Amino acid sequence: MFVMDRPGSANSSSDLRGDYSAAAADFTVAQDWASYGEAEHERWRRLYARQSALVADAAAPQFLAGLTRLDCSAGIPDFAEANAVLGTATGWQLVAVPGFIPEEQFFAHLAARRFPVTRWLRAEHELDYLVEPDVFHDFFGHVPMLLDPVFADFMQAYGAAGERAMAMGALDMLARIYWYTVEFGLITSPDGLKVFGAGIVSSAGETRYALHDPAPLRLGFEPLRIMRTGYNIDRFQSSYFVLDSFEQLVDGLIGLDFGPLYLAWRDTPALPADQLQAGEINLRNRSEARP
Ligand code: HBI
Ligand code: FE
Repeated sequence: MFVMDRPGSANSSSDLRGDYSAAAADFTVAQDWASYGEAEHERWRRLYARQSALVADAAAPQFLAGLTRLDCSAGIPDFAEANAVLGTATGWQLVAVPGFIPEEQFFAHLAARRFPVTRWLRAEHELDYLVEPDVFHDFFGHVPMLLDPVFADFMQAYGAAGERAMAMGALDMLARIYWYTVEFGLITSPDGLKVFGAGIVSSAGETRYALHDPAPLRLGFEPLRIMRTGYNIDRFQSSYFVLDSFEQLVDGLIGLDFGPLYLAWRDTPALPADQLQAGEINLRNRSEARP
């Protein structure tokens, strides 16, 4: 969920809380599942119980189906067990990491259908909020959607797009796609607006806020608008983008030639996240009009 170079936050591995000393060149470590203590498993169970109850009618059916298949309510999951489920479903595999990893390696993992999952769990005093991704955010938030074949292909394509964005100095533009879909995406369903972004579904406060609060903008999915829009890293989002279907991620992005867009917009300041642009429709009222 996190961008490494941002003002006032961790921007080198020495500021990060994970143990990077045993990491391989691709930043993977052993999960060492046996080393988790009972207090950590118990904390996971509490986080799982609270969040699974909240997402039951808030999250997209694809997310809920994935969560059910992962069967991870009993304690911090063993990535090897999840990999058996993922391998059969979409060919994705989890690799354990100490925490944030550099963009280059992060993209390389995604392009190879490997998802980096932080191995440590948040402490007792930070159940509601933490700055870095932990195993609850990474696993509960991200892994269920990797069981959906369409989303799984999109994530790989996102990773494959990283090299060009970095080479063209347009990483910010590509990262906003990830932020506003993978982390904070909303989707319409026959049953009304739903959430699927990992940053939302792993947060009790934002799950309610993203769907129900009148304050944020809710805009239709439009790749260039997203690539141009700044975002909040330390509070709930001011804008959410709403997909009509997950196919839209693949259709709207895989066919898109990012190069000319990077050239045209990479040096332009980001649009503020809290401003409706001329001609745009805020979907809030429509979604809240539903029963
Ligand atoms: N590393 N572990 C981890 N998790 C992330 O979500 C992550 C990362 N490194 C880079 C990164 N995200 C983002 O900067 C990219 O999506 C652009
Ligand atoms: Fe994330």
